[in-house]
Amino acid sequence: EMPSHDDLVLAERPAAGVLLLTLNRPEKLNALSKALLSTLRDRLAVAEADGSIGCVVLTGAGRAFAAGADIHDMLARGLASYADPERLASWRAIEAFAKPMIAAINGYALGGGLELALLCDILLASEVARFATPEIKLGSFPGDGGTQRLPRLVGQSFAMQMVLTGAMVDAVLAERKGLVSEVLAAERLLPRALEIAGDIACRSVAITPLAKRAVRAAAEAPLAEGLAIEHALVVDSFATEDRTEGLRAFAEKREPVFRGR
Ligand code: CO8
Repeated sequence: EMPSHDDLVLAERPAAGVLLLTLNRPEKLNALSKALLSTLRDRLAVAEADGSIGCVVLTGAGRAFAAGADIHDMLARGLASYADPERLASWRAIEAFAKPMIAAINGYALGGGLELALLCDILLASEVARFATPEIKLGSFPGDGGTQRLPRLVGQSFAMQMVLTGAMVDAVLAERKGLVSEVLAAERLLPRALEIAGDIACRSVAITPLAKRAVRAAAEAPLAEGLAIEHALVVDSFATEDRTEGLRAFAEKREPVFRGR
């Protein structure tokens, strides 16, 4: 039988246009089991298809955002755990989520937990958040994107230091290195994340995914190719009604009414 894992990722609609997803395996510090990842993937697929959702906020229940890949599963299944096609497909689907996604990093973001945060578009940290790639202490190293995304964000020297030592990085240092954009008091983290999400969700849901893709290209493509991608996406945006509405509303000195197409 197919057990339901819905409670592994809680879904709420705290504000118009905003979906709040909470990784909910707190007794295991939200370690990213295959079931948790596939539940997250399913939640995002629903969010992607739902035109009333403009932005997702991802956070963790309890002390952790996520403490990494499931070490017990890796111990039990070895390479089959890491290379599990379903697990990898979940990662790829989360990576390909088209709408803006904010990570509200409430506690530990370690190993795969940090790699999951790196798939989000805006990273906010509670002042109690802690970041690390501790895999080296387990005789391993990041395998879900960390060795590629970290140096692009924080530079090679600091990324090497993290990957080769596994040392904990606190929220203030994470902000200084450009890993997160804001550090907030613990009780301000979610309100601030929801505020930013609301600001994003009230724009055109046809346009924000194009903007996300364009900015992402900066990390994924050489400059000339990134500029071509940006240009093509802006050209695409001219085909939307929302683009016309936005310009017209400005000229008519009124608020635009975006329809998401
Ligand atoms: N996987 C599975 N269970 C975990 C994990 C994890 N990553 N992290 C914590 N847990 C579990 C603990 O086993 C414990 O469960 P139980 O109560 O049943 O024993 C529970 O969560 C609470 O954890 P602790 O008791 O350890 O809590 P502490 O406050 O004492 O310590 C720490 C908190 C420091 C965060 C500690 O839990 C820790 O070091 N966790 C592991 C962090 C880590 O190493 N993460 C990286 C994992 S590897 C990875 O993410 C990517 C691998 C990709 C490449 C792999 C190639 C093979």
